[in-house]
Amino acid sequence: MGTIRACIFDLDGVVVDTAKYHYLAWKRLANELGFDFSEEHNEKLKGVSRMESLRILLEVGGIALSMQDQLVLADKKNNWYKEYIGKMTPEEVLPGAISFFTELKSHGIKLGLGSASKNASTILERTNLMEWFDAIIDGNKTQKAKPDPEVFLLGAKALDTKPSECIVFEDAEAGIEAALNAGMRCVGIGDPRILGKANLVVAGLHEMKFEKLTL
Ligand code: B16
Ligand code: MG
Repeated sequence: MGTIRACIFDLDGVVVDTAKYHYLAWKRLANELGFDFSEEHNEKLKGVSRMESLRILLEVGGIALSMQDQLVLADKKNNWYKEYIGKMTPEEVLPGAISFFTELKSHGIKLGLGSASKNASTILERTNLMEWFDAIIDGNKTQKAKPDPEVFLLGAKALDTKPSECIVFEDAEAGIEAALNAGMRCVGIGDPRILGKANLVVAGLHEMKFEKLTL
């Protein structure tokens, strides 16, 4: 095992469960367009960018639209989503996150956020998580979506660490690929059958201990 100097966390699905708010907003949009959007369909949107999510949703509904109309719909969905996350509270931080962050900090490990979301700041503020992170890379700072390694490479740079000294925590397959593409080790959060490429898979941060980072 090499030295660990930083841990970079994905947001949705790792630190908070914002997927349920994305789902409410996407479902509302689908219903308005005249079709249903199941929770199973929503699984495909996890870790995927806003415009790619809309593309998948329109495919489910069998609807073809101009880019201009797509931008209007993405904006509409985002306004609903912002209403939901605007009411989030610190109680919505997923179990084990704060105690793991505390343990990492006590070992001098830097913490970074690597999320595809353009709404990451609002979520971090609402849940009182902002102060934990030494660097925040979100969808406003990146050009390329996961599995491109950009988000995590920018994180390593902002934390002044080498990729080989970073461990990424991710719940999406594309995110795990992004971490590996960045030359980082990766802990998958979720189902080992889906996240098999990760160096270690756990059900949630509540299962994490510093000693487990011997990847
Ligand atoms: P926004 P993560 C991702 O967050 C979500 O998992 C994904 O469902 C969403 O479409 C994406 O952020 C973009 O979010 O519309 O707020 O910019 O898992 O990368 O933290
Ligand atoms: Mg995620």
